[in-house]
Amino acid sequence: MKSIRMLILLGIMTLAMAACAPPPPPAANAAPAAAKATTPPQQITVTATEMAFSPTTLEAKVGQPITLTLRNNGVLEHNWQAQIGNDTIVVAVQPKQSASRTFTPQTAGTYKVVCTVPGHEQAGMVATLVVR
Ligand SMILES: [Cu+2]
Repeated sequence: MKSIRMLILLGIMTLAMAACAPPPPPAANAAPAAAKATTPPQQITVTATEMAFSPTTLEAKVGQPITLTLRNNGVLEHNWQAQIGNDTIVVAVQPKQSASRTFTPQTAGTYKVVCTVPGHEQAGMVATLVVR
């Protein structure tokens, strides 16, 4: 008789402990999706030919990433190079190819863009990048 009373007591204690147990954690997928903190890059396409860039003036914003795609429609190798503060941005492409580079200008200003292949800047491969 004593052991039955003991069992009942144990049962009550187990129930009491279960009642005091902390609630189950919320489902992992219940949290709202975090908003994307980064803005998508601005897409800029520049065409290179002998001996010019098109367009010759590009506009960008401080802190806004840019994906610059250089499409070479010429028959010679070309590149697009800008010095922005301490950063040298270079996109080089072989004839009939395209290449991209993503960068984020950090300093406002008007920057000269050139093709550094010898003779090309002098022949007219110059452009301007305006960062506001
Ligand atoms: Cu060139």
